Amino acid sequence: MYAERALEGLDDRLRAVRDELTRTGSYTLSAGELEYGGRVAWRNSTRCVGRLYWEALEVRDLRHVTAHEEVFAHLCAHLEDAFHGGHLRPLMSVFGPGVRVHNPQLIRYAAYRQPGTPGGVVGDPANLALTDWLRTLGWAGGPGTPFDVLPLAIESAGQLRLFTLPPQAVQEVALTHPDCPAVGELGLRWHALPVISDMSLEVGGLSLACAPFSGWYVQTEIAARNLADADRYDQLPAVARALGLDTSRERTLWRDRALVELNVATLHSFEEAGVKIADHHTVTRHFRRFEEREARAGREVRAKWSWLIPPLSPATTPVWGQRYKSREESPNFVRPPARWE
Ligand code: NRG
Repeated sequence: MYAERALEGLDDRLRAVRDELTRTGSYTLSAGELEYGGRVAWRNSTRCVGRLYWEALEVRDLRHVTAHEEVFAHLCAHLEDAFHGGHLRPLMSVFGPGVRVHNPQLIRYAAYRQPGTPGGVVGDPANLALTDWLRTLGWAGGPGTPFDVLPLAIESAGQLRLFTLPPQAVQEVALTHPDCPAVGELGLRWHALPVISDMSLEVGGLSLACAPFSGWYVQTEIAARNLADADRYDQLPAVARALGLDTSRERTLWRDRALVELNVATLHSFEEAGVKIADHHTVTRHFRRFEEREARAGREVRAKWSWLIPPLSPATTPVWGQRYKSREESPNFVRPPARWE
């Protein structure tokens, strides 16, 4: 941080850190160090294609917050402030020691086993184990729609408690298609904010276990994976039927055509709702610009190519022909094993 920002006083700061380490076995990051550490952790995230805006990340220093209710109130504030009326702002909230959110994201949809339905599951099959675990903790279950929002499992001082998010914290967009009303009638929707809540922030040799962060979606995350994957919502056959496509043979490419139209519907719906979302062409172009800026700053960009390329038309994007070194650097985010696995 001192080198990159040409700050004075590095020797004094290092001496103070060493003193604190000798006296207490640990040390405390300054608010400025935490903020910069959070931003560089994003900059170093090899799986993230959206890193151009790393310097714009707002980092909330909530290290004094450890009580369940207070943590929950700040998580709700995170959801509302990051949503910002649809003009999503990149935000990270860093909580105090002993706090952990067990949900992988603040907003996740439940999965209910329901024999007889296609796939045997209503909801998001990715969250089956999480839903089961929340039920063992006392969650009674939701109304049973495919998009029931799960409660948050917040741990503090070794104690786990469940909290239900209020509706104003959970902004969602119902999907419609610009010229095929039948796609809108499928009742598909997704939440506006991806808030990753199960990774710890590693900065300066310290690990902050609860540091949920959010930016905004690329439409492919929703339309080419969450709603399309056969082991997620598996909606391509339904979308193809809504579009009136011939699904009797693979070579009509009905899957590909349904996939493109579901992506069109997602971008269209978010735009109509006034909710910020990226498309895979723009975000990959921005990634190349991030690479140029990093090169100018004398830094090498590390990346996992298989995560950067979009799951739709990857070869049309400017990251397709690139190769990257993928070794991880610190600061960064690390995912501890899930409690229910
Ligand atoms: N694919 C996941 C979300 C991963 C993080 N994506 C972001 N992060 N855009 C999904 O829910 O589909 N972010 O901080 O903006």
